[in-house]
Amino acid sequence: MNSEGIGRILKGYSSFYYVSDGSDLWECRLRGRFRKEKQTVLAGDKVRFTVLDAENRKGVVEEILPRSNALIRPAVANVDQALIVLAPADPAPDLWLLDRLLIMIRCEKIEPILCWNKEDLAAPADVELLKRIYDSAGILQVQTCALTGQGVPELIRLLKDRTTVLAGPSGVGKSSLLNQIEPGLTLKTGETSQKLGRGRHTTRHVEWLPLAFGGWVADTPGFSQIYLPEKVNRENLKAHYPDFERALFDCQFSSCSHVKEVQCGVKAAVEAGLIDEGRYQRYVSFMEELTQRDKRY
Ligand SMILES: Nc1nc2c(ncn2[C@@H]2O[C@H](COP(=O)(O)OP(=O)(O)OP(=O)(O)O)[C@@H](O)[C@H]2O)c(=O)[nH]1
Ligand SMILES: [Mg+2]
Ligand SMILES: [Zn+2]
Repeated sequence: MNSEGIGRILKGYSSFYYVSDGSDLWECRLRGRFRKEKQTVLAGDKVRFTVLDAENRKGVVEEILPRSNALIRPAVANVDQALIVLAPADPAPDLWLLDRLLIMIRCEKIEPILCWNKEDLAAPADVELLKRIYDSAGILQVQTCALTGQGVPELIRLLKDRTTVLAGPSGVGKSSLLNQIEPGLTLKTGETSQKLGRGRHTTRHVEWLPLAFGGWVADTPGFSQIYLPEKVNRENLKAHYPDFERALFDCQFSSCSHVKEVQCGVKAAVEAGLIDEGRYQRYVSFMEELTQRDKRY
């Protein structure tokens, strides 16, 4: 009888999956039924595998063990926290993408941390403005520069002994930051395109990497678009806005959607400048998007 192992998928590459059992790395294929059953397999998945060739560390994945959580973009499973990396400039921050990401991450009960990298490229006042908005949204934030290493000790403290996925657009410096955090990594990094004002998708695959000081981190390809998660609807979207909470007492109805109601504390707080107007406008637009989406079912 073939022996078995339990491990974690660190990366998938063409039809191979690389599974770490804590000491060795196994090159595994998937049982054919995964394709037949259209079951997705994610980097970070815990799996049971059969050993085919012990000497050359080859095996076959038999089963995906239950996930604590999973994200579609970046495509990973079983994470403690997500480090969202954005730059205040080059590329300019896309707050629509950021708000979508925060909703998606919180939906999966993953803790978000927001990292403003490339702080050398922006006036400190601009970064402060952005930070203030997301402070009121209850997000832990850090500022870094991957060129000088500024802010990196704080990042190391946040990553130590945890399982962290990096997420964000292409060109913000995700791989550059990891090279600073763990100099042995030598991950490939790329210029942003001057003409398009965005990154060039240098990182192509999700890969889990061990940190020498303890913990795991996944470098991931940048992306510029995500859908709102299936779990979110017109009733529960507002639960992802802690910045609205202090204004709720002034809504006439506890079921207030903060869109069309006349006596709404959130709308009043936006008008009074107590809630960021951009955050609110994006919320209204997401509500509209959810109406359209749910009409289709
Ligand atoms: N000025 C400045 N440039 C930086 C900083 N961090 C990274 N860069 C540069 O930004 C460019 C993109 O960095 P990457 O690390 O490849 O970005 P990425 O987020 O991994 O991009 P993808 O892999 O495409 O998703 C490179 O030219 C880096 O040298 C920073 O803090 N300041
Ligand atoms: Mg990269
Ligand atoms: Zn309201």
